[in-house]
Amino acid sequence: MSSVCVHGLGYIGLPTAAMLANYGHEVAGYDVDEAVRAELRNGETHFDEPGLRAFLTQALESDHLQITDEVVPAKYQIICVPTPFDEESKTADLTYIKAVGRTIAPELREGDTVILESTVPPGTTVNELQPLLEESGLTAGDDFALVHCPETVLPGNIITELRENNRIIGGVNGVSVESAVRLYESFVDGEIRRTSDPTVAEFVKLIQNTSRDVNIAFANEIARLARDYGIDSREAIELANEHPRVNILKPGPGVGGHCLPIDPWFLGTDSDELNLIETARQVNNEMASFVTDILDEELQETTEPKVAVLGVAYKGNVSDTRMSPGLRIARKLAETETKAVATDGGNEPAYEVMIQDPHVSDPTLDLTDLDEAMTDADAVLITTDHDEYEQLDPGTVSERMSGNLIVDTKDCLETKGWRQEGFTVLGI
Ligand code: SAJ
Repeated sequence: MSSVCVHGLGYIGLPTAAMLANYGHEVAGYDVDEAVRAELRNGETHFDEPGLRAFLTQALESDHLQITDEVVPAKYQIICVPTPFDEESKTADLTYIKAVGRTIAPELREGDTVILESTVPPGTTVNELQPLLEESGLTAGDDFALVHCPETVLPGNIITELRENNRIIGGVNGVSVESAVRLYESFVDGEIRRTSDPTVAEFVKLIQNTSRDVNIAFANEIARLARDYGIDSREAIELANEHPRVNILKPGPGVGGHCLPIDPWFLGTDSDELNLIETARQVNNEMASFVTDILDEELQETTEPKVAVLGVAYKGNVSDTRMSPGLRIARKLAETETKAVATDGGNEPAYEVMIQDPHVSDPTLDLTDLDEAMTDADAVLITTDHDEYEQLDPGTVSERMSGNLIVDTKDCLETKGWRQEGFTVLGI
């Protein structure tokens, strides 16, 4: 069993630190945020993830996990800090990675291994991190091991996927790769694939998420085409997927989260070859207008219609609202003005918008409860496939609403029962 220092105790660093501790390694978890460190020491997690609290408690109680106030020397240094995205320039901000590189350098000893897990533009490990680590006077590959090992876990299923997913390890040389493999082998049941170039591993991670983004864009484009032809995209996609080599994903209100809408741009850092990829991003972003256009069309006869937007988490059964399609659509609706110019010269807001989400408790968002959101609503717009929405009862909803329009962008509802109750149910 080895000593490990994990830098950054967020969505990936925290479960990884707890996992390593629960497999018997001596783990120091460090996060720059003092409040997060205090919370974690008390066994509280600062984000929701099924099973994570119990997993953290197990690690803390075993004494194999210490939440430390500083970076400590360790055989393995694992970097799991965020790489924020600059919307304007479409570039990755590597500030946190560089800061960690600088703090590791003085602690680095011969024979240690540095592992970068954060998602980064191709070339970051070798061109940005390595020089900072070599400020220690040690040489990557010769004196210490250096690899990139991207995480691929799905939020909502992180603990299982940390163990079960295959891993790709790209190192500056074979010795580096083998050193990292020894650590991951201790808890990964999936296959561990090796490549002797960290840039390949960085590139692979990006093209995995980009592949999903581009494929979702294809499904979204099909939804737009299907509406033009007056046919049900879901039915068409289901039938198309009968073909043994066709697997079309699901259309939706757009793509959210901190990975799919961002990682494709990282590929373009030192390349201009983002044609299809950039168009796919645009198609996915435009789904917000596609959804608001449906409401505009259906509610054009209603004065200041009240719309209940259900779901501002970026996907079902998670609490994360980063790049949330539901929020983007709610804001777009709230900013829409009536087409007619009001007598005082200004335009009135076209919609009254209520937002609701049983998984999200963000004080900066004006969230209401389900009853309040639906009372007297002219339309209900479902933007996240939470289990709670699948279980909505048409009879109860019908009693609350004043209108009968449901726009179900995530295919949550059993449409037949709702139509029998008198609802107009539209999908995308
Ligand atoms: N979505 C659709 N249609 C679909 C599938 C997803 O519209 O058919 C939407 C979701 O509603 C959501 C968004 O895409 O808004 C992203 O959700 P997701 O479940 O596809 O992915 P993430 O962002 O939660 O996690 C992804 C995963 N990558 C891949 O599946 C290739 C995960 O394995 C990565 O570890 C994670 O990114 C990451 O950290 O990079």
